[in-house]
Amino acid sequence: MNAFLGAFRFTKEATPSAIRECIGAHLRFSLARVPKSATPRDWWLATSLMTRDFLVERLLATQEEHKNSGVRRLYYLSLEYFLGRLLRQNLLNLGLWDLTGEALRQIDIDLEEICQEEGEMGLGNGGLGRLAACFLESLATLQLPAIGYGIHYEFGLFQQDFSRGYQIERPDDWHRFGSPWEILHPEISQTVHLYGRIDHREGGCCWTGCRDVLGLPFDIPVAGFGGNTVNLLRLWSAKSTREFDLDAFNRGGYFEAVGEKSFCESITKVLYPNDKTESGKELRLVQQYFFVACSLRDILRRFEAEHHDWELFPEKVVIHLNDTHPAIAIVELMRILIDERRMEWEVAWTWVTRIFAYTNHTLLPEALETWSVPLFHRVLPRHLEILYEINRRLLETVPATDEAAQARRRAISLIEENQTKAVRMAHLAVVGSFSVNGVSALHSELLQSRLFPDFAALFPGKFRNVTNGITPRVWLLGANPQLASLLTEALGEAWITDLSRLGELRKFFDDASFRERYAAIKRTNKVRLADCLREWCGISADPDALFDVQIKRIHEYKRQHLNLLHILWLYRRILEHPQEEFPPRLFLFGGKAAPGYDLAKCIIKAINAVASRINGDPQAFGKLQVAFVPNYGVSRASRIIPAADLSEQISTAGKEASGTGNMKLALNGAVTIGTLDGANVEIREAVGPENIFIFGLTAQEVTDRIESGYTPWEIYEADPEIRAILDWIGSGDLTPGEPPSVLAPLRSSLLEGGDPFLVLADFAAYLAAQRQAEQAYRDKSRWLPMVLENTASVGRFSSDRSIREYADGIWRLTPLAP
Ligand code: 26Q
Repeated sequence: MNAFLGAFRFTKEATPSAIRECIGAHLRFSLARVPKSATPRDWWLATSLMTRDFLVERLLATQEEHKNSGVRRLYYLSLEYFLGRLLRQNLLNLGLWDLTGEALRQIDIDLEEICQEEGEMGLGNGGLGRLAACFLESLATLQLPAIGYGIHYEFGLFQQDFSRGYQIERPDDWHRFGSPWEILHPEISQTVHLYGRIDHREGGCCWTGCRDVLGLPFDIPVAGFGGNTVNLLRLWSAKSTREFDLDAFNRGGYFEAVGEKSFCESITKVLYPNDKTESGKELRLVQQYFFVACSLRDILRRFEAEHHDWELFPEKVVIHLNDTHPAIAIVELMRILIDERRMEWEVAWTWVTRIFAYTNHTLLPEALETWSVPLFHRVLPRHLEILYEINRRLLETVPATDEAAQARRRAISLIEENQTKAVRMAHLAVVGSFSVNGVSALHSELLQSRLFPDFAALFPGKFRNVTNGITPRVWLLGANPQLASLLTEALGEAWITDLSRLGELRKFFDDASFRERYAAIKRTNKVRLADCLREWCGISADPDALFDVQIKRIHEYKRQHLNLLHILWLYRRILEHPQEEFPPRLFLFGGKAAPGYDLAKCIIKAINAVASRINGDPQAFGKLQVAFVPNYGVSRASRIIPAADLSEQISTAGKEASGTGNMKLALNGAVTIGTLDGANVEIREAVGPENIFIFGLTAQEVTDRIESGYTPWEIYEADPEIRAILDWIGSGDLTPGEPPSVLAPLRSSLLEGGDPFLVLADFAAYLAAQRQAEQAYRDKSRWLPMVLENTASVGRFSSDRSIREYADGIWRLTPLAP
């Protein structure tokens, strides 16, 4: 064994020269390279391996402590973890960033530069996956005993390119050369069963003829800030079991065996995009069950290694469901308890409903997961039986006495009775959990009043709110180091783990030098982003322009097209009044469209078409620029957010569960323009109505407007400006050299399509709010105080606060220092 591995157990023993030696040793012995010919990527890998040594040391200590003290643990189940790059974050959290920078500088290597060599771990779609990553980081920082479980996808979310303005998807082959952050543990593999049939015999049932799949765990250490606690993220990769291969080989021959192997290995091949056309796909159900079954077996194995009293299980284990994606765990645990552990149904159900807690992340009916009963039956025959029994007992609590009771039974049933019956995963999650929460105050309220009113009546006390949060270690310390230094100079380091301390910044608001330094940092960040934009989009941006930023998945409810209508409105103003003074403005977009979501892709094409028209028009020069950053993800977010002036949070009220980009942007000194949706409501409360631009219909007004028969045509007829803009989009003029109908679907979704997200209804109010923002930005003596107030006021949106609320109010966890 190499002596250098784990050479220093404690950060305090680390010196630049010790770090340099460790990196050098990894370069030589792990990578078989010598400094003379090492590439930047080699240095990144060697530095990551050095960092990993530290992580592993703390990981072992943390796990040992948790094991010995027989602590109650949280198991967080999520199909997505959007981790991004890890070297910078791990070094910062371990307290090794400066030392490592110094160590590498001594050999003429730039740490910042080699960090850019790392590929993203893009194992998530967007907000839900990034939330899981922030939560793991906060759990470790708060020294809470927790293990995350997920899937080791071979391909993460697709890579996005543009070709003639259209989105092109390429596979995200992040794992091609492996990853320094993961540790494979074949000795704790798990086997799970799928398909087959159920034989009922006296005294029990037997699941036979199934296909077996092996789950291989990849462990990723998750360091808390300060480096004391290092928790575990365990990601399962599917392999064929050797036994089955042999079996098949003996029975039928080579091709059957190879076919089985390729089926097994397809299970964890790719992360599904949140795409309507991909919903209900068999492989997605197999994926969900595979990872849930591996995780539960692992949880049971660990419990039995740590405890001898089986009765303690529901006291020592709490399992959190990140949306309904892992909700099949409820049925799987029931199956294990009654079929394998031979427990009585009632006792098993009491245990299950003491163990699970569920977070809902969407109210959109089309985004709620359902599985067709025949499909479910084929893949998980025993689970369907158990699910029907759960449902039978649930419906028993609502006797069908009259019409109203009948309707209530239909409303709560786990089975949707359409042409083809479907399993409602959200209902399963609600019924099988002791806690159900939404992710912002408004969302949690609507969850009870609109989505689950019957359950809210049936299980009073089960529903609650935990507003989302973001980790300041990633989104301020890591992403905006200059602002972080200024804050530390002013307040000391306490803000890093207690973000509410940012409120104390107010005493510096009158300090001219503090204000100037804050403003200078924003300006530097804008220059830095302008450099990136040259590389990403080939534009040269003016750092003095207002940076107006909308970065998030592309979806009609998020209304990137409302933003686009405003851009066209401005462009028309420039063309019609060329002499008018115009405050320069850069509109930035970033975000991916689901591959099968045609209208979202049309919105991307429209934005790119408008961008290329405006950016190439001399009349708009120095006034207006538009850029769509391709392949938006965690890394690009970290560059864009610190440079933003205006944060676009303009979803149709009642549709965005929370949003977390809104928090990241406000923290980094961007002012929000937004609707009263998701966490915007609470951001307004925090920063004060004078420091945010709120516009548009409220959630209640949206419903009322739709119920009273909303007709976008009336707005189109009455407003010549809107008419001109929509007709322009539909005319083909913006896409020269292409068929004139290219952007027609966008126009027609807002007219013939009925404008389901009320873009036209909110347009006038949005325009007015934009004019206010423009006025405010022109007046630096007005804008800067708004910006400062935003940074100082959003401390409560730290994921530490969210995690404390979960730990105290739901999980009942206590911190434990290794
Ligand atoms: C479902 C079925 C099949 C394939 C994919 C999916 C799928 C995958 C991902 C459905 C939804 C998602 C992701 C949802 C998501 O990111 N929701 C966001 O969660 C954030 C964290 O709570 C909120 O801030 C956002 O408001 C919410 O949109």
